[in-house]
Amino acid sequence: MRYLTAGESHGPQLTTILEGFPAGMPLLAEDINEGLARRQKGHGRGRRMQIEKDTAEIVSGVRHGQTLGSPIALVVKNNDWKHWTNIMGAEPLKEGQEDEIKRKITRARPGHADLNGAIKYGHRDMRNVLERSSARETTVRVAAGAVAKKLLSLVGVDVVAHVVEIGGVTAKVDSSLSINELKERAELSPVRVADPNVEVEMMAAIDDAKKNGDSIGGIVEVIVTGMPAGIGSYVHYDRKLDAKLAGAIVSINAFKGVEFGIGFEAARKPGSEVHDEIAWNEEMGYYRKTNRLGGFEGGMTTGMPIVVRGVMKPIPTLYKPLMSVDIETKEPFAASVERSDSCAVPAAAVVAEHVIAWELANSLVEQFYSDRFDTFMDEIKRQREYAREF
Ligand code: EPS
Repeated sequence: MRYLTAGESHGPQLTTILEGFPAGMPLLAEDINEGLARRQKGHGRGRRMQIEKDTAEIVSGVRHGQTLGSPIALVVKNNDWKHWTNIMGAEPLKEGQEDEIKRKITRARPGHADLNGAIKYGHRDMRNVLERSSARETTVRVAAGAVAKKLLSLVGVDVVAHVVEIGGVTAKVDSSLSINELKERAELSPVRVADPNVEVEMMAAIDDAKKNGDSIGGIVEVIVTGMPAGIGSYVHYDRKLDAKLAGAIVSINAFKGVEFGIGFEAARKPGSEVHDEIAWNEEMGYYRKTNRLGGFEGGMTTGMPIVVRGVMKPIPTLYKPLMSVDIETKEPFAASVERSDSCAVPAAAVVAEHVIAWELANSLVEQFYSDRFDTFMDEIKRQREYAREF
C-alpha cells in the first residue's frame, strides 16, 4: 500500500490518496473523524485549533460504506483558508496586490525546515517552505492511518498511543493496565497521559513554557496488541518491519529518536536481562515470558505487544525567538515569530498511533495480499492458527 498527501497549512484543503486496500472493507467517514478529533486535542495547542474542526470527506474509493479496491481519496478542508486567500492563492498576484500580502519571511527559524528548504528549492520567501513543512500535514497522515486502523481493528489488532514524558515530567504507568484501560485513561487526560499523578505537573510545565515564550517536547509510546507472529522479514534490510516503524516515527514533524521495548536501556544490561524467554501453551501458542524487546526479533513480529516510543523535540517556533540571519541582508536578526503551539506532544501521540497503524496494515496487506477483504481476513486467521500449532 502507499499514500501521498498534498496541501499547504493555510491553503484551501489537505488531500490524501491511499492505494492498496482490499475491496469490501467497511469504512465510514466517522471512522476517520474520530482520529482527526483526537489529534486536535491537547493542552498546549495554539489558537489555530480553535479555528479548525477537522473532518474528512471521502471523495473516492468507497461506495455505500465499503471500499471498492480503487484509490481512496480523502479531503480535509482548512477553515483558516478564508483568512489566507490572498496570501496563499494559486493565481498570480495582480498589480498593486503585493501590498495586500504580508511581508516576505526572510528570517529562518532555527530548528525548522525554513533555511534548508529555501536553499533547496530556491525560495526567497520562506513561507513557501513553512506552509508545507508545517505539522498541519499530520492531519491527513492521521486520516490515512485511521483507514489503516480500521483494517487492523477488523483483524483483531489494537493500536493505542499515550504520552510518557513532557518537559522532563515522567509518567509512571501501571504495567497491569490492559490496553483498553490505558486507552480510556489517556483519552480522558488533557495531556494524553495514563498516570493521573503527573497530569497537573505536565500541564504546569506547558503553561510555564508558554508564559516564557518557549516550547517543550516529550516522549510518546505506541502499544499494539494482536499482531500475528512472523510479520515483516529477516531476509533483507528493507523488509524489516521494526525498521519501517522506526522510519515512520522519525518522519513525524519534530521527532528525533525512536526505541522499542526497553530500548536504549539494553546498552546497559547483559543479554540474560534483555532477551525474552520463549514458552508455549494451548491458548496462546508461543509467547515470551517478558517483552523487553517490544514485540520484535529479527525484523519480525513475535506476536507479543509491540512497544515503540518516539521522542519529540520542543516545537522550534518560539515567541521568544532565537537569533538567526536575514537572508536578504545577511545581518543577524531574531528569527520570525509565527503563531504556534507551545507543546504538541499529546497531539503527536495520536499522529504516532496512526503512522504506526499504517505500517502495520501495510505489512499485513503485503504478506496476505488479496484483492478481497474477506479472503484477506481468512488468510490472517489461518496464519494465527498455523503459528499457534507450529
Ligand atoms: C504549525 C503551526 C501552527 C499549528 C500547526 C503547526 O499553525 P498556524 O501557523 O496556522 O498557527 O497550529 O498545527 C496545525 C495547524 C495542526 O493542524 O496541527 C507548524 O508550524 O508546524
